[in-house]
Amino acid sequence: MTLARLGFVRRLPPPVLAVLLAFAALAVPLVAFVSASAQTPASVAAPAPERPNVLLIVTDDQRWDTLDAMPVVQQELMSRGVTFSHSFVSNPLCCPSRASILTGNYSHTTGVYRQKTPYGAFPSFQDASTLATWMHDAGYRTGLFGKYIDAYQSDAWKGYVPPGWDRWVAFVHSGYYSYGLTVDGEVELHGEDPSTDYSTTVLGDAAERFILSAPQDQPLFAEFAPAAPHDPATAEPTFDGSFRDIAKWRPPSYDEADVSDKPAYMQALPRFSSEWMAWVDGLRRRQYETLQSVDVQIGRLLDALEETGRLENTLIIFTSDNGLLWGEHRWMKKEVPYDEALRVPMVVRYDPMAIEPRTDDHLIVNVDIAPTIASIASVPHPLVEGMSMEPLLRNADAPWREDFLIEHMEGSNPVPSYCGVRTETQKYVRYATGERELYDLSQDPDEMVNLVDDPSRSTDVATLDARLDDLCDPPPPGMDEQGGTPAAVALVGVAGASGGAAYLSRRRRRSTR
Ligand SMILES: [Ca+2]
Ligand SMILES: [Ca+2]
Repeated sequence: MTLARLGFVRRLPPPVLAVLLAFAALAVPLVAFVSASAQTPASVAAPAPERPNVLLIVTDDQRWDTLDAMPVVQQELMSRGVTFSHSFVSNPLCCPSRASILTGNYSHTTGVYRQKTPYGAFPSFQDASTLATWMHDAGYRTGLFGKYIDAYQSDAWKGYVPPGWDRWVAFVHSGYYSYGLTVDGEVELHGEDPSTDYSTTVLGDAAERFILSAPQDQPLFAEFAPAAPHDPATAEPTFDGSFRDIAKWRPPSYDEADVSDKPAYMQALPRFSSEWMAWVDGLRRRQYETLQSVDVQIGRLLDALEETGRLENTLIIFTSDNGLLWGEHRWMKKEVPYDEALRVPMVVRYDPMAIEPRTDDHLIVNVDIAPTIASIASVPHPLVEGMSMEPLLRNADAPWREDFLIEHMEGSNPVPSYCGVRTETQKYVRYATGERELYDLSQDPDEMVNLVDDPSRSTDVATLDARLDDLCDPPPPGMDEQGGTPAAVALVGVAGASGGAAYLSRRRRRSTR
């Protein structure tokens, strides 16, 4: 059942709704059952396949529109799988996004809203049940190579290795040179020798060894999470300067001239100086250069999978933890609710499914990654808010979501807490300050004109407001309670197993606080 149909259900008269509510109440155990059984591969005629291996690649601050500069990703992943052109993170910042990637849940459920405590960073992250523990408990050999969750540093020095990981090669603090890695709990310090210390290569080495040495009779789950292309984007010497001739990035929203339609924190931003322009141009160039090293390492990992006879039975997902603005709207970071911060690459290759290589424009969210992996690997997991992409991979016309929640809690940058909803054609955002934004993405993909006060959009605003009441629940700490309605519980429950159950459990948790 699609959300559009749910929109229809939502307008039903109260007696009909009451029946639906009763059905939903009864249906909760059924919903849980369906979700668990949905992990069984649909095919019954074929012999039981070997359990798939899983390679999850998560880059850091990579925009969705940068894959054309990664030949291995293009030839080995995009040409053999599905490229989801409209993939997003629900909270555009490293730490909350990585928590959502590992759990399949939004920030309002993980409790990780930002990169500092409270409500953020490693101390807020409940790591007892994650993709790693699910896979490990199901017999997978698991390994993480790279970035984990911000503020893991102090626990890294104490030798802490989160549950579920057999091999743990994680940044104490992410960097290209002069960084620490905790290797199964022992800290290993790296200096500045390009031949032995460049972190993307060091992590590629470790991940390659993990693949080559894994017992042949055991499926593996590896997460490769290099520092690239995050600022300062220090290129490996081989690629240093390789993008020096790239054309400057000057979309219509670059250094946006008129921000009077935008919230006060955006209006407070100065126009760019030539120094700032040069800085962003330089960062962008170096980001492309650091991605060359990532691309090389991905090639090595695919070779290792092939050498060990695993490649043809490996699910490979390539994505990033958030996007980045390259000067759009006078901004050069993330956290804001504009598409450049929210959109990320998402490529899925899984040969046993015999997928016709294609680009798919359905709305994918980072909370979908964990349930997708668990579903394809037939690994049991708790109910989560994300949706497995498996139906979409099998059938481009499978029913799918038509909108999703964006959430942010004010942290180190002066971006007020907000909740937003993005549909295929619109984006609506409500800030803790009471300010609001509405963009018609079909007419204004650069998000230049905030239409929230346009009288001709009042019906859209009312519809999106109601939808956001449902989605933004609970709102980020510090924002006023928006409240949900019982109808919302029924609707989510009927529609999507995971979303509904997680919603209900959240309700229960809130009521027991
Ligand atoms: Ca990031
Ligand atoms: Ca404007």
